[in-house]
Amino acid sequence: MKFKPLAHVAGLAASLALAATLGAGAAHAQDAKNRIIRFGYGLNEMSNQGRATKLFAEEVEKNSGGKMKLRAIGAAALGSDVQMQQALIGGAQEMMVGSTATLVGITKEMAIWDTPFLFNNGKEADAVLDGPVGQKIMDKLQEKGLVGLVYWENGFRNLTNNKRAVTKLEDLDGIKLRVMQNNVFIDSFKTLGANAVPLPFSELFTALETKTVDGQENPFNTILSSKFYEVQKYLTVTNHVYSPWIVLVSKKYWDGLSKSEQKVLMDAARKSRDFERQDTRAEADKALADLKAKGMEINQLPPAEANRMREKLSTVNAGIAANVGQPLWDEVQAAVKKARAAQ
Ligand code: TK8
Repeated sequence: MKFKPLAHVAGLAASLALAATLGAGAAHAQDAKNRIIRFGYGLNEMSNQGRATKLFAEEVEKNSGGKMKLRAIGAAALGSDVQMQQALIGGAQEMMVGSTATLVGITKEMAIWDTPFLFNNGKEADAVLDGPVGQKIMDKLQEKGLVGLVYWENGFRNLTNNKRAVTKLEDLDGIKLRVMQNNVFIDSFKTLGANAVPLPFSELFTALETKTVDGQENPFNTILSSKFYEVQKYLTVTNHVYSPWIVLVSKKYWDGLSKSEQKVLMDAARKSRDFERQDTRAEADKALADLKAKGMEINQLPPAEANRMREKLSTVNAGIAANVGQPLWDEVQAAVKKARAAQ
């Protein structure tokens, strides 16, 4: 008992020392254990997803003084988004990054991000996703065994196909279009007249190559990094929806980490988010010219046609609101309005 005050002083000194280190910005997790973190993603190493994963890995290693190491595995080698989510929930894999859209089977509120034409630009998306309602939706994953750290930008989605140049709504008629495994996407494209076929991303290139489907929709970056231009002739700039990615940790794994190990991951995730958005936007700005140079025929969807699309899709919006609940829908709409006014 008589050592207690001494131990207390020692403890205090240690925490002061830690505070000093943290204050100096070194952020080394003194108590980090040697850990290997399997981090899966769907695109290839040369993509925006691959580049940001690399930065995340470097940050984790640096912030943990080399104790925590990422084993980053791209190109869906650990499975599709949906398969990886299940592996995280079960504890067979530690981390991943993937589309929020493929999470709707687990957390239905994620469907809010699939609302067509929800955001006008990246700034609005950042404000809403990083704000209170974005956090609230992310936190809903926890009761399902997943911890969301940050949202990355997948980006505004655009349409490619091999059948014909799409410059008006009717051009979509009967086009076999791969969509993500998500009801809002299936409904949206059915409503627009296409034949929507849900497929995991990992099967998409082959499906396009073998003409199992005629087309797909993804941001410019992905059309470029996944070489879809090799198997797709026409690209229409539709910007029909903004797609976030989300960095996830297995909750089973997260709960076994110390507070400072969790901080290592969280700090690295924030850095990776800021880097990823910048990198993605810079790449997207010049991707169209690159895709043209690769031989794609590019069309802009005329504003009048975009409006017709928007009108048709309003029925889909009503469905999303009913599904996620009107209060949450309203909260997101209010956050968008606020972000828009702040620009
Ligand atoms: C990558 C996917 C991809 C998404 C899709 O795993 O499936 O079309 O846009 O980014 O999450």
